[in-house]
Amino acid sequence: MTKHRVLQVGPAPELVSRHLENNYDVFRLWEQESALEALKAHGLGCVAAVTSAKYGFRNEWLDYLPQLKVLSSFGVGYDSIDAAELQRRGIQLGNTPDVLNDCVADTAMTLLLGAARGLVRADRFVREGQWPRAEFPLMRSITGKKAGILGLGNIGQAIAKRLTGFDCEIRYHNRSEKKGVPYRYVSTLKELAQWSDFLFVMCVGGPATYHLINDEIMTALGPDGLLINVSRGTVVDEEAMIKALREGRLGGAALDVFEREPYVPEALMEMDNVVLMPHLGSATVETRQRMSQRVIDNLDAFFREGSVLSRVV
Ligand code: 8YV
Repeated sequence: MTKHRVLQVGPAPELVSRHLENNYDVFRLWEQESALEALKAHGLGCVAAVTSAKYGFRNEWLDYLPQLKVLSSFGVGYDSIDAAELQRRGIQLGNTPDVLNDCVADTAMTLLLGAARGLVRADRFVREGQWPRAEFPLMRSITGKKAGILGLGNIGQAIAKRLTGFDCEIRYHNRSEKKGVPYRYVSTLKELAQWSDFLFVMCVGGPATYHLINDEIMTALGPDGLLINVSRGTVVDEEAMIKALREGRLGGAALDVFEREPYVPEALMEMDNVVLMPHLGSATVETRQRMSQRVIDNLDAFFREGSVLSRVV
């Protein structure tokens, strides 16, 4: 039987790459000098494509992929892929939801604990031999504090569950109130920020949420407030955040995501009240294994049954 031709946009975890090599006729786009030229020459036969939240998918490629029927993406977020355009062209999009909820929520808690209790600073303090000579500053407690969540989806709820264990009071803001959750809905983001000691950003990326966390929201969060972002860098106005941190209008920030990854503004690197991670929300062996399996299952299910398992469009 001839193998289906699959366009692989970027490098993938070993499990995915091996499965593709063994079961499909793979065309590796990232190894080509020019993606567009390569697609002009080799795109015609591709019926499927595999990408990730990181590598995304460019609309201009679609003109050279007339037989494309399905795109399987590694990651839950798909702001780097134009889902509406895929739908318009009758191309299915599969992603990897749910399997990463706990892991991303754990990352959010890691950032909260790390920032509030000064873990990174304390580690540096010990390693630099400052302990015998200086006093480490008092940090902030977490237990019993007020935690706001922007975006109470599945990951947001996994964060809330963890915060409950710290006796935190939890409120949230979404586009609309969520039925059946035990947390109080706040109808404006500003009000939520004003109330919160910690504000977790856990909404989707893309144009609808671009710079939702702006100067006004950060000022509302305040000089003792902590901003934690584990969703997309584009939700936060980075320049305004740097200014608010510099001027002491915002207490601190703990960030896994940035506006222009992997570029992180120099100004943030110099701040002691900022904790930085290189987009590691779902980056554990166990979670990446489950995400890889879903990428494979989405693709295989499409060819077996005509539909991906986790279908976006
Ligand atoms: C991805 C992510 O794993 O799932 C998402 O949307 O942002 C991460 O978990 C990472 O971007 C790989 O593409």
